[in-house]
This record gives sequence, structure tokens and C-alpha cells, in this order.
Amino acid sequence: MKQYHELLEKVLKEGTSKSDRTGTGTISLFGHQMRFDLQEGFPLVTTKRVPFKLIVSELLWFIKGETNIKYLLEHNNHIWDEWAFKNWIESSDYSGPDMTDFGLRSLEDEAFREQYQEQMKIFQDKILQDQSFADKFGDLGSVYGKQWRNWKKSNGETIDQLQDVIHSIRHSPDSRRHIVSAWNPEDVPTMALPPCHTLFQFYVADGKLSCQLYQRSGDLFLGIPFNIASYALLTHLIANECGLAVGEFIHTIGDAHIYSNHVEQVKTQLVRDFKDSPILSSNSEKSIYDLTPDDIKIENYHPHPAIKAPVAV
Ligand code: UFP
Repeated sequence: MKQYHELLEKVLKEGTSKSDRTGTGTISLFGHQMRFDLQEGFPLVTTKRVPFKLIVSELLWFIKGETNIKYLLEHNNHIWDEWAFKNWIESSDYSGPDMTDFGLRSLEDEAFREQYQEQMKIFQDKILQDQSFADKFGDLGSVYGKQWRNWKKSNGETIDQLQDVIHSIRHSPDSRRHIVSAWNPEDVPTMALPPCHTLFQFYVADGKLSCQLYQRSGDLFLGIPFNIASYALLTHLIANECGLAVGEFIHTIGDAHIYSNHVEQVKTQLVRDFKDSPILSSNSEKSIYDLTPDDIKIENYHPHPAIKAPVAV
């Protein structure tokens, strides 16, 4: 993971100060590429603990074409909760205390944070226990699962990009068109979070499958370690589905930024030494569509402790 540290160092040294949508402020540079040889171990950051289980259940959620957070909650994954919670508190069904700007306010105001956590718990319990509530408020609409598996065509039909790309890798491995796009310009104006992982392409050579991701925007401290692991895992799963070995994961980032309130955490991380790369183990008998989080495990992962940092929303 030397390359990841080099990118952090480069942004701290050469990056430009930029304001951003969240009002936090960043140090940023434009256009960077990292290459991870997946034969050399699994690229999970070891200089802080990264919650691999969350990466697994989120990726399987995408692969299944799911867009409702219920599946994530069933697997104790809360990374998308805030987006669905917003649906609820802005609806006429919500009658609790005012939750406007809950992200920022819960960071600044402890009394509010308690109220927020209470409402969030009510929300999560209702999603898990009441299917019609989950249908109404748990669905995030045009997120990755939908674009990958149910891309909407103008004539009302849908395209299963993931199944199509698996088919093309199997049947015409040398094709230069193994692409899945999550960026749908028609949907972008109404999306709370337009896709950060915009487009990815596969490449087959010497019996190995490589994947390149174009990520338009990358939060280098919090988001990128997740994104690297998620696409490395996707490459392993697609390779297995197609009877290929793994090649490289190539990560191309557009706006690569460190939030101003993550700089201290980055400096803490940069002085830590690297540990051995962990090893991925997954159930290779099952089809990619039938995998459950328990089928995928990481072994020999002995990272430094986690480092806390506020999420910019
Ligand atoms: N972000 C990531 N990786 C992700 C994800 C979000 O780094 O997988 F979903 C970060 C990038 C940016 C913010 O800091 O979230 C999205 O904001 P914007 O849409 O303004 O780029």
C-alpha cells in the first residue's frame, strides 16, 4: 500500500486548497493513478483498520441490484443510513423533533446528537420490522445497484450491465468494450450523491482479469481505502465467475482530496509502518449472484488501530 501513502504525501505537499460542496475545505489535486497487482496480496490498508465486512456487504448489495438499505441493516451495515433517513425526516410521515442539517448539527451539538441517534434508531428498527415502511423510505433509488443491474432505457426496458460484462468477458475476452457505467446523466440532477465510482472497465490478458476504475471524486482518508478494497474484491469475484486468475486493479482518481479536518489523522497514519498484505478467501463454488457476506473472508489482516475522522456530508 506504499502507493496510497505516496498519494497522501503528494496531496499534502503539492495539493491546492479548494472550497467544496460540504463547506469543509480540502487540499486537492486532479488526476492520479495507482496500480495494485492482486497476485501480490489483497490491497487492504494496514496503517489503520478498515472495516472489511462493511465493504463486503455493500459490494454484494450492489451486485444483487438492491437499492433498499434493508439488506444492509440486516448485515449490520450502516454506511448508507443517512441518505435514507433524509427521505423519512423530510416526509409528512415524520413527526419527531426537527432534524434539519442533522449531519453538521450532530457533530457540533451534543444534546442534538442524542436526539438524532434516538430518531435514527427508531428509523432503523422500522425499516427492519415494517416492510411497507422499508419500501417507502429505505429505497435509495438510482444508486449503484440500479445502474449496474437495472439501467433504465428510454423504451422502459432495462439493461443488466453486470451480467452483460460477465458474458462479454467469457465469450470475447479480448474485447475493448468490457465497461460498466454508473454515471447516468439523466439521473444525476436528482441524485443526493451522484456516483463517485463513475465507470469501470475490465481487461483480459494471459488468463488474468484486470479492472480499471475511473473515480471522479475521492476522499483520500475515509473513502479511498474502502474504494480500493471494494474494486479489488469485485475483480476477484468477477475473475472467479469467469474462470480467470486476477491481474491488476488500476485506480484512476479525478479530484483526489484530503479534507482539512482529516489532515492530522493523515499525518498520524503516514508515520505508521506497513504490515503484511492480507489474503482474501472466498467461496469459489458459488455464483457471484448467490454469495452471502459469510462466504468472503480476509485472513492475516493485522492492521494498526482505526483512526477516527468526521465524515463530510
Ligand atoms: N466519496 C468517496 N468514495 C465513495 C463515495 C464518496 O471518496 O465511494 F461514495 C467522497 C468523495 C467526496 C464526497 O469527498 O464523498 C462526495 O462529494 P462530491 O459529490 O461533492 O464529490
